[in-house]
Amino acid sequence: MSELRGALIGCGFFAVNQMHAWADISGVSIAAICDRDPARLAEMGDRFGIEKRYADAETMLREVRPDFVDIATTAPSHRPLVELAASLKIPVICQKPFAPTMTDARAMVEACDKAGVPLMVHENFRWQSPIQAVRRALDTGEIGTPFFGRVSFRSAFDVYAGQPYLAEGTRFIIEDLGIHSLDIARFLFGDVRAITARTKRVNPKIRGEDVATMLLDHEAGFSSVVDCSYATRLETERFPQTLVEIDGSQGSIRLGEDYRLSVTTPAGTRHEDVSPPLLAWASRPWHNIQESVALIQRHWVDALRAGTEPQTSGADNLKTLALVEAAYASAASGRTLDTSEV
Ligand code: NAD
Ligand code: 89V
Repeated sequence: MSELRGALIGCGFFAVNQMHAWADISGVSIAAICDRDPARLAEMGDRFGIEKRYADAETMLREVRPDFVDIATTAPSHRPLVELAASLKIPVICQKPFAPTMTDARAMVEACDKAGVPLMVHENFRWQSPIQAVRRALDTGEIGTPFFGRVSFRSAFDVYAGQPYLAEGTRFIIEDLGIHSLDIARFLFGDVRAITARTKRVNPKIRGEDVATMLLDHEAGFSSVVDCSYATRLETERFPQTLVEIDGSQGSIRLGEDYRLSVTTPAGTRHEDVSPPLLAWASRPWHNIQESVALIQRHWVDALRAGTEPQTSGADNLKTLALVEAAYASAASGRTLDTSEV
């Protein structure tokens, strides 16, 4: 099988994980990197031994002609970069949040569709091995028909230290972290008809909301609660664990603290440790997220080689992004938003 040559745009805080994950996938190499910040470009290039370094994405893509491009910049730059990749017929991965607006997101999906170019959003939380374990337990059907779900993320971890921009935007937790939780809810419970949301800012040092509580009405005919907080001080800090509760007609599933999975059926309760592995380049407590980066990037390579649509394609991610938009609209207006309204 011929080697896939990728290129990376954005050499910031998170991209280092993406670079490690690419290095672990056989048959894939990163041929060139780009950042408009020379210091970050040099640091990433030296760390991973990449010689081809560019300050301008278009120059890089035209000269290198990679088999795919991995966009690891923040949301405001996504649309021009994705449209550039589409215009050059280069398959593209784009970090979450896909776009600051639905208009931008739809335009990127349309540009890639028209160009016949694969597009995947790097929406990795559903790839965390504990979340995959929940999905497998659900798929066995042993808890019967689900009638309630909860996806919960509560922490006081200082995310602003590594990502200072998170403290600066008028939007924060739903757009940055809740987007992952909403995608997990879609992954486990299916698509959503309507959403009701309430938000709050507890930390006076940031601009956006750091607490959100959302009620999702799923097309499958039941509701789930998605709650997230970066203002919750607990006895033991468990960043970045997502907890899950599912009640079904025959039993229940709990993904509890420290990655403990419990599945209760009429036959009793079985417990399983579903802790993510600590990859050689990973570090606690980020290892859960880091493993999901490796898994989603393998999924991209498999889909690209097979010519199949990745799970979190641009088109799929429009539905997750619509939940983010609808949640903010609901919190602002106080009413329940139909997802078709955004
Ligand atoms: P960052 O600000 O640390 O890095 C972004 C880099 O992109 C910067 O070095 C900047 O100079 C560069 N850049 C921006 N626009 C550019 C352009 N047009 N051309 C070239 N370089 C450009 O940001 P970060 O914290 O690494 O986050 C990047 C993205 O990753 C965000 O969208 C964030 O939400 C996402 N993220 C995802 C996860 C996850 O688990 N999926 C975790 C953390 C961050
Ligand atoms: O996954 C993310 O997007 C990160 C964090 C986990 C810190 O919220 O920004």
